[in-house]
Amino acid sequence: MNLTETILEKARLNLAKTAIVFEGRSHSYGELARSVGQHAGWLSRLGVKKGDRVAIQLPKGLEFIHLHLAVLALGAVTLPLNPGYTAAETGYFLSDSGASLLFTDRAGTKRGPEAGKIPTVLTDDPEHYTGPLGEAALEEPGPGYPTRADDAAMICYTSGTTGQPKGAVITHQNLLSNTAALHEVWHWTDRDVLLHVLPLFHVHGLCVALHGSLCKGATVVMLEKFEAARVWRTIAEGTCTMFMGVPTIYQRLVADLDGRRPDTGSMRVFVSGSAPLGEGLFQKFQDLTGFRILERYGMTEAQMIASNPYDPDRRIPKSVGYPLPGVAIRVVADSGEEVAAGEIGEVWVKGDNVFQCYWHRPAETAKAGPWLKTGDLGYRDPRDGGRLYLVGRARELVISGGFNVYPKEVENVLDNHPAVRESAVFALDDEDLGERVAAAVVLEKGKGEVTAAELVGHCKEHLVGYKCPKEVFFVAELPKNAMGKVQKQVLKSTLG
Ligand code: MLC
Ligand code: AMP
Repeated sequence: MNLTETILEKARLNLAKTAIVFEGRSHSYGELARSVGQHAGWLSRLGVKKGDRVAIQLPKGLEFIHLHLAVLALGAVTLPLNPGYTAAETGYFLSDSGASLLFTDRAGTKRGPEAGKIPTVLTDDPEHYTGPLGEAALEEPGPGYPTRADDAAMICYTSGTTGQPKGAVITHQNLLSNTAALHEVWHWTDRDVLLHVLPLFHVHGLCVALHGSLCKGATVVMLEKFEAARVWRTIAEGTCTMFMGVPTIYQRLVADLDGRRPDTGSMRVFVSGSAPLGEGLFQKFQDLTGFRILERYGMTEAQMIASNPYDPDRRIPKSVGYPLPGVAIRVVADSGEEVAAGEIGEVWVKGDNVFQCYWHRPAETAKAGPWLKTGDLGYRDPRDGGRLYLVGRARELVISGGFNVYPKEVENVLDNHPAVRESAVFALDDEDLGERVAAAVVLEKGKGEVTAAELVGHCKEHLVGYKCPKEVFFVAELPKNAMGKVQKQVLKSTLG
């Protein structure tokens, strides 16, 4: 089964029903189906066929959604890209994935010539983007429909210890099995109205929130950008039933209330994920709203892995709950053996949710499987049915406001600056972002002066904003152990 086909099936049941309200503009399931069909017909005439990678680097909006679902309808593969990526980042993703077509906008072309190396369509340029208008819709999907469940639907890039992002190939089966599990566990129905404030270029906003809603025939109220006061105002209008955010979003929602109690009369559930939700924040949110946030755990390579139970009394702060239906979890020691119940080890995952491979990287794929090694450290509580708690990460990773930053990628950029001899990038605790990116830098003697602001500016030329250090510390040398490895814990405790 194809994800788009599943959504179109829901659409046919009630064409007049509202699928998406984007910034106040209502879009019915009938309109969604027609637009997706028109876009699919057009893409097909542009030569897109099964297996082709199509990059979508657009602001959040209906255009993104129509293109994405149309790409999937043809059995082609969406490569969702953050519009904030620099030319170098974008160029890497396009060439590594072998994308044959890029959808971006005029603002995107400012990223420079990299993007122009492959055929590019500017969606806000009427000369480029006349395509889908008036186009006959793709024929109704029938038995000859080109996609199988185990065909690739998306390639999502995630970084790694080398600082070289890898494309995780996600299949239709991964997406569909995961949304079905979430529907069951979160009691999601077609009467739900989800308030959507997350970006569409990551698994959280695209697969969990958007696919989750559309595959159920439910409604999405979409804001282009998160803004705390607008969220509370929209919720007070009394139609939304569900909300999804990362902890930074909950932190800002609580701060915005300033002790006030919001009107949440229509709400059913608030879900958090992508980064650890602190117990204090869980408690503050409950005190102000009466809602116990439902925390779940996921990863690009595995979609959603575990969730707290729906029953509010069984939602426990700092726990990510139990494996979703169809997902198996093991907690494993360095030896590769499963640890005893209650002991800490690395979380390994298996199930229909787990991705197919890293795009053209068989060695990395083999290393990651057959159980997916998440790099997250946790334990299962034997007294509570094996409830999962995450306690840290085995790999170096900063999670800043729900976005992952791999220190090596930032260090590579800093080390390229002529005044820098070496650098170490690490996480500092941050009330708003959970963790913020910090850098310790040793300067090259005799290569001139450089300020922290200049180094951050250098990073911004090469990296999207959230990866750039919020703080730069100049140090005489980096603390290293006997093996020459930088001791980032020492940096954190001495500089933080
Ligand atoms: C924005 N900025 C950040 C940042 N977000 N810096 C560090 N960390 C972040 N998370 C910077 C920008 O670069 C910019 O810097 C400045 O802040 C203002 O940008 P903005 O776009 O106005 O930011 P804001 O609206 O404040 O964004 C905050 C946020 C956003 C929390 C709404 O970060 C966000 O949407 N986070 C969600 C991420 C997410 O969806 N993760 C899911 C991954 S999937 P400057 O210097 O240019 O001004 C996954 C799997 C799973 O993890 O389990 O879900
Ligand atoms: P990504 O690779 O961007 O998909 O991010 C996945 C990572 O986010 C996981 O490996 C975890 O480290 C982290 N993560 C996701 N959800 C949670 C959560 N609820 N609590 C703690 N960490 C989380």
